Amino acid sequence: MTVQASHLVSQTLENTAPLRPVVLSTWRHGLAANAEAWKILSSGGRALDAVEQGVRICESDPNNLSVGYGGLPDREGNVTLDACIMDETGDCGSVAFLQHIEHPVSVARRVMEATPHVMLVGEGALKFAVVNGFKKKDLLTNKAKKEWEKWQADHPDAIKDRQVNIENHDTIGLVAIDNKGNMSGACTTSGMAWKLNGRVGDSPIIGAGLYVDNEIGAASATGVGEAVIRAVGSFLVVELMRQGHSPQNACRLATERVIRKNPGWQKLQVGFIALDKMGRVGGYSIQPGFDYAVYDHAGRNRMVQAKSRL
Ligand code: SD4
Repeated sequence: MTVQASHLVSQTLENTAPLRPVVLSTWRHGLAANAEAWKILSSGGRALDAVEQGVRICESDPNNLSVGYGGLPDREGNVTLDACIMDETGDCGSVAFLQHIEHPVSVARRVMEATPHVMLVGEGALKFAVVNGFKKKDLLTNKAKKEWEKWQADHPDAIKDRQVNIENHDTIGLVAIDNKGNMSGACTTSGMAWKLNGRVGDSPIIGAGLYVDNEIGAASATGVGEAVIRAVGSFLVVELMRQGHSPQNACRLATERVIRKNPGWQKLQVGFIALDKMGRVGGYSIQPGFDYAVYDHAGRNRMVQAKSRL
């Protein structure tokens, strides 16, 4: 079932007791991720475990062309993954431009828990993953390869011209609050399809693709990463909630900031989701068509159509 954002928000605003647990994630693939996260939260588990296990479902799904295994490659045919995770203490881990590993979110968690660093990239991230027991795997499925070949045929001069597309991007960002009131988030993607080799988007960048502040709330972004990075989008959403804005209004105001910082915004899609400490949710995007999945405290997992600027 899809419901209107305004309905959900007015419903939750009337409630003053914290609503939890709650899981919130981007796009329709979020329903399955939420359901996995809910298994952990409904048995009293920690939000950090829930967000990791939730997004792993999308990372393993070969039919999901924008996350993990089966993700669409860069223009040279390489599947390169970006992911991050952040917990209730403000600790965080991230990997970018990682190849051959099905679950970048779990590598990000390992970076957070087993190193003094926040972010590992490329070959170094892969080496770290393998040393830590992650198995290498060919992530380019036949389906994704066929799409890539079709794109090449349609864009014969793309590599030479360094044309950059903005299509095909459906990252999963997932944020949650557990029974104890602790919040965490995870974000994972194969990034923009047909990107230049070496390109990193917003998704693994703490503050851009994801931000969690356990005193206030959590947010995640989807869409054209370059535009999100310029506005440090997810951090901005959380800071707007700190100033007293509802999650819905914070997402709208952050989208307006993205618009102000990106002159070509009419052609971009950027969307935000947000969850606050009270368990209230919100979402907003530039273009119509963005939806998000909410597993609410009452145990309903459903899609919400985000309001949009255009
Ligand atoms: C990126 N933000 O790599 C990601 C793509 C995305 O929904 O979100 N898609 O720019």
